[in-house]
Amino acid sequence: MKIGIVCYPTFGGSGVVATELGLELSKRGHEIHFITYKQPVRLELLSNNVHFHEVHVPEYPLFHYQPYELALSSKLVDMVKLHGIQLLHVHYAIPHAYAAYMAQQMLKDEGILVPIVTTLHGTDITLVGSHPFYKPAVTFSINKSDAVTSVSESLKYDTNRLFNIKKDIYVVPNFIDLEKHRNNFTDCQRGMMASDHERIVTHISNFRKVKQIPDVIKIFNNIQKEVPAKLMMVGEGPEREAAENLVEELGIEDKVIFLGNSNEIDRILCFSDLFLLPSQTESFGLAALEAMASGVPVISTNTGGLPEVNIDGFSGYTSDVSDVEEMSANAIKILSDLNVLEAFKANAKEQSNKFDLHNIVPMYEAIYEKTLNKFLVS
Ligand code: GMT
Repeated sequence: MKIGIVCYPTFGGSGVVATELGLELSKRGHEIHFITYKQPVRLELLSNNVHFHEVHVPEYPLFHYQPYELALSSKLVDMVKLHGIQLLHVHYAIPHAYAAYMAQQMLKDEGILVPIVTTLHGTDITLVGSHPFYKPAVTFSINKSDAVTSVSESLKYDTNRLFNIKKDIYVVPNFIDLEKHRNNFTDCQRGMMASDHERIVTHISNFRKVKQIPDVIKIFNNIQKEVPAKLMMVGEGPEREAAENLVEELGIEDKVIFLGNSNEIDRILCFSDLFLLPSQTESFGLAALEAMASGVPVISTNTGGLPEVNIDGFSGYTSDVSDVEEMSANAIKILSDLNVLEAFKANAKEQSNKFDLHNIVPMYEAIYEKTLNKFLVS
């Protein structure tokens, strides 16, 4: 099948899922066309089956805001016609589902029929999409998609709660390439980050408010009082500066390393002992799944889709949002006893097996087939 994938090309989870999905689909014989404003960060290899088409938005001084949706929908029309794309899979409702619908209508006018599959990732629903400014357009584009998927049961529930949705939503969980996360390193150079007796605690995110970055620091501060440890802070975002200030205030600068955005997530997870994700909301928590696949237990909140990923008392622990004391106590419980730590590491790996891409990607293929067949006969 020839599939056009629209996504954000950045380090965010939705872009990562879209890219990994496209790459796996290409290995399964599909022809994949990524259509977005920059080459997606995890899209290193282009091949016969993987193409990237950049959306340009020409700067024009008359426009206070440059019209990305317009440029994207025009590009979609051109690429569908040029490459015979049979289906568009858009990740993140805003503005991708909206732009895809416009492209679909333009193509229909020329007698070309292309169905749209929209995958909801979380913030497009729970944070941004439900804002009154966007809600009518988001509701419209979800209802006009030919198939809608969400990355967790929790997100499906939230979507139906927040919007007047007239479509069935398929739950297709995020997935992981287990091979990539396992045994890739003979030596991940742990010694460069911490000494042998120290535990390594890691947090990876885009450092937005929703990630509760101060809680990460406070939990780590409690941990290091009981267990010798280092904290790896991976990512960039608006909360980074405040985080650095808090670290300084607490006097733990020598124990916290800010690594910025990294293309070496696998290596960082390879030397990590514990992953912290105390988010205020999280539709899934792909970063937690990546950690678990590398055998790193997770201390997270129990919000949104997180309990579908991180099983309390097995792959880690889940607590109420902002319950720093409980999250700290659970982290210390795991880190202070080597046998407990090893058991949680093994459990984390076992839990991540449920999200093996070989089980999940066929779910998308089945949705594509069903949508295409239904669309073409209707
Ligand atoms: O978490 C973010 O801020 C990034 C955001 C995104 O759109 O990339 O992540 C969302 O989608 C990911 C992939 O499906 C999920 O794993 C994240 O949980 C979800 N983030 C939130 O719901 C806050």
